Amino acid sequence: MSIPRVLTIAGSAAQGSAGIQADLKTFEERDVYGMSVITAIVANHSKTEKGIFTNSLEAIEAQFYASYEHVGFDALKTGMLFTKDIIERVSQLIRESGVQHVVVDPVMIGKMGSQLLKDDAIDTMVNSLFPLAAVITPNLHEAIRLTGKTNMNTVEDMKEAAKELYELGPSYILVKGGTLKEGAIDVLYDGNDFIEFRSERIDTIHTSGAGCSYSAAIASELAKGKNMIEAVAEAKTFVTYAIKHALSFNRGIGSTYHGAMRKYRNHDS
Ligand code: PXL
Repeated sequence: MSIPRVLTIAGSAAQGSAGIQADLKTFEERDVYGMSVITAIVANHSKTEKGIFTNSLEAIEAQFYASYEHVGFDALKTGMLFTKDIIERVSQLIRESGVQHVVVDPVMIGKMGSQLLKDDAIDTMVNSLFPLAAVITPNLHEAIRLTGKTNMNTVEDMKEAAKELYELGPSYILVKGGTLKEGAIDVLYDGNDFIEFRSERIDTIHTSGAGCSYSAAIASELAKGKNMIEAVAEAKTFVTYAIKHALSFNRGIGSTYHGAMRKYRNHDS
């Protein structure tokens, strides 16, 4: 039996809602074969100050080759890359592999406030990684950081940002307006046209892992051979279910629920 294969290169989120854990859960739900390269371990709790533990470049490279040589992949996504050196090495590995379906989620700050990308790594992400991307998926905060714009409150602002980001080399830009006042509207730009993906605004604070799962779902659909518009549409539906049926646990911001679309698609109106 053959199955589309997808690799995530991202951080481990111990609490299970975001990062590698969200990606692998998403891959399973989207019925693709998931693999991982762990760049760093994020484990924040009240007893630690330093909740981020970085992997060596050697460990990152070894994981990449294990996935690439033993299995191979049809698509990959990147999430938390943390440092300049990791981004440079990961970009080099992606180039070497020749994989076309590269989804770059420019993760910067976690829902709990952890800094997941160092300030001095942004330029490297833009210069080394963005040109390799089929799509980048910034949220409003990330779009502001990447463009230097001060306003990102409307769909028009998002379209302006998408035009600017397109010049950095990705084939598509997806600006995610999940926190937009008008509703959860995302804008996809291919250098010519804009497509808006709209969904209802869901009133919950339990959205940890939403961005990770969205980009993992896009990579999964691209691996199946869908085009970018179809892939984003399907992934948006998937993540909207996951937010609508979010899980709240002991404390803090809870998790998007990856099994929600499978479980509820025939029940929700
Ligand atoms: O949701 C962003 C994110 C990405 N990657 C890792 C994280 C988080 C948020 O906590 O921990 C590893």
